[in-house]
Amino acid sequence: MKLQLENLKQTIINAINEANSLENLENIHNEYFSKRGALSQMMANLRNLEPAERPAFGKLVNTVKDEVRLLFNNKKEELETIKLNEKLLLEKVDIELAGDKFLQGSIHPLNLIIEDTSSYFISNGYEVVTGPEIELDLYNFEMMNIAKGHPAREMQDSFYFDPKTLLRTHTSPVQARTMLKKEGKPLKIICPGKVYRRDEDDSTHSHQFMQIEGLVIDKNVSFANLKETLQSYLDFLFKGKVEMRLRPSYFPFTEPSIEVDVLFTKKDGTTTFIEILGAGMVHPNVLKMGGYDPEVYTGFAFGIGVERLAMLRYQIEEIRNFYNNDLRFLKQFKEEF
Ligand code: FA5
Repeated sequence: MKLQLENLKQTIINAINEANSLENLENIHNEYFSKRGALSQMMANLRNLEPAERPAFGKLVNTVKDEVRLLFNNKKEELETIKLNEKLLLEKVDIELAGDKFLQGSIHPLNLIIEDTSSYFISNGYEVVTGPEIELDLYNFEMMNIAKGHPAREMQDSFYFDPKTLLRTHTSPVQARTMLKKEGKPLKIICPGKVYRRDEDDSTHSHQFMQIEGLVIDKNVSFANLKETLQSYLDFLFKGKVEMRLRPSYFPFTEPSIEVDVLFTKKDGTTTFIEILGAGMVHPNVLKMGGYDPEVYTGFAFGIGVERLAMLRYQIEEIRNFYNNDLRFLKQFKEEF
């Protein structure tokens, strides 16, 4: 029986040494270590021995059992480590693998102008306000001192929904709305937004474009303040001294009124003045209708053409480029101001 046990031990050791997978080990376990396995069988054979021999042989079987069990466990650990490493190798993330290209959009040039203009005026104490694009004739014209039948309405040929409602032709109605809201208190606002006119489209005109309105009302606001404000703003926007030309003009809601041109150098090197905004001192009638006493308060206002500024800043000679959504055009505006 001792020899039998010795042979069994050697067979198990050989089997463990040759095992090269956890499945092999599983089979070894079933064959030798399980309840019906060869080692248990060896214990059962104790019955066939003389009672006096049983304790010593039982001890021997247990020693063999412990030895091969240790071997078995070591092998199991070894094969599990190999398997885990293989798995980790398969799941390895290659951090040097080129990633998918992340497509990043760019800010539309018109919005770049609006963002930069807003941050300039905010840092100078202005509030940014907005107004509706579908506007009442009351705010768009009447409260801007353009009564029904006034010839100045023809300068801004309009899209009407009904006799009282239209697509706003300029951002100036926000002046009236803000004045009523502020109830006679001093104010400093800008208002960017879309406007609509029945204009013929050409390289510098569109039937839908953007403006930025400005309005300052306080005691002792002067024309000099207006001029200084516009010059400083344009110098900021164009990052240098801008040659500005003021021309006398007419708007029913300002008196005196001006139009402002900026010197533009074309791609071919020649220069020309481009009109970028209308402005002036707020007309006393407008102040009165807005709830301000013109004997106490004065104000200035301006309406900037956003497209025109973008054309100047980015040397664009065709206004329709802004609206065609051509990526080749839009991708050029990655600039951070
Ligand atoms: C006005 O709209 C006045 N509300 C501006 C104003 C506000 C004057 C406050 C006084 C006080 P005007 O129609 O000139 O003014 O337009 C202002 C600017 O918008 C123009 O200087 C020009 O830069 C731009 N603009 C006008 N029409 C078009 C158009 N069809 N396409 C693109 N830009 C335009």
